[in-house]
Amino acid sequence: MQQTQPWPDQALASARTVDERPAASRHDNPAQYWQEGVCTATAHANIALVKYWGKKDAALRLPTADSVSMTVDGLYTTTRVRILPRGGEFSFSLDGMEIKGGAADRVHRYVDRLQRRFGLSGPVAVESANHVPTSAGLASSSSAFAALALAFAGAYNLDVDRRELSRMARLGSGSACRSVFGGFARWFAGHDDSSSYAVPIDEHPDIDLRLVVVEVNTGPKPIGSTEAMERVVRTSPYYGRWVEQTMRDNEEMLSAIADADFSHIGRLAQQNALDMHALNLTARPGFTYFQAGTLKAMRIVRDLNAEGVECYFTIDAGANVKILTRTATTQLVRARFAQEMPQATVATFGFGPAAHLGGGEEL
Ligand code: 2P0
Repeated sequence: MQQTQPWPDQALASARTVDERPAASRHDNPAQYWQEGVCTATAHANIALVKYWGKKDAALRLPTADSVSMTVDGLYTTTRVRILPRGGEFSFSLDGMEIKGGAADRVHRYVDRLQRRFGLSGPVAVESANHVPTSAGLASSSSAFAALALAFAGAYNLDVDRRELSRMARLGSGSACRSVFGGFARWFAGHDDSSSYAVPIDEHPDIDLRLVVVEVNTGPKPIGSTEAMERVVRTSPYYGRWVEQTMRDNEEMLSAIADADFSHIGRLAQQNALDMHALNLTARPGFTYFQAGTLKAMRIVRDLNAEGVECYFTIDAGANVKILTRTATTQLVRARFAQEMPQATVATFGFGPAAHLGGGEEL
């Protein structure tokens, strides 16, 4: 069942700047909430070009520095929130499977938190589907919590704008606050709950940029990103330098994006990723997400560069490598990876849209 209450979907999907317009009007008849309180929303994952790597407030998920990301088209989550009648029980399903514990507990705590924030209570059912072109290794908490925040706001017909929505998503997972927006987004670190949110930089970028994702993988991560960040902030003697440098990188990235300068964007994204991963080695104890396949993928990028093929890599909290290329060289890059790393799964992405209502025909 689709949400039929008028939510200004177009405003959400196409607004180019953060605005203060209400994203929804309050429901006229609260007594009927549970019958009509159903909303399905879709959000796309984002990949940071200037990374978020550390919090100054864990409970509020306030980062130590700003970050800049690219929302991608082929990787998204659709989530339906259904307000249940009193006496119902919270439930969470993912890709059609009822989930208990683990991820379900995290979703439950998050829904409770949003309910407290808006003075709401009562049971809800959450159903999600992840759309990933390859394996689950690419599933992202950024799309998951952005979709959930929007579906929650829609189900309760909350009077929130996109800035507020970004703050709500941030409480689920930091990077999710950027997935409220399409194209390029910037997350302002801020200093408290109300000042930490993402804004769109350019939701419909006219830049020839493709992202080739190489899943080199395998095996579990040595450490989850939340814990990794916490350790790095607490123990790396170089942490302060990272914050200073990444704040400079944010400014530089904005100007590279404003200039639609692919080379500048790529070079800077690659160096910022290297800085983040270098920092991990300096934690006590040090760690790395790099695996043999990660290093091989980085070497292939450098070989391509030496042959005159311009491309750059970025790497997140895992072994996979994401390569920034231009459209004309995408096939060449893919072919090289197919040849040198035939076991790796490769997917190509472009810019994705803002979080929006709808989707989920399969739910
Ligand atoms: C980012 N990453 O900016 C960075 C770069 C991974 C590397 O945000 O603890 O799942 O839930 O706020 O957002 C991954 O961490 O962490 C991440 P929490 P999140 O995209």
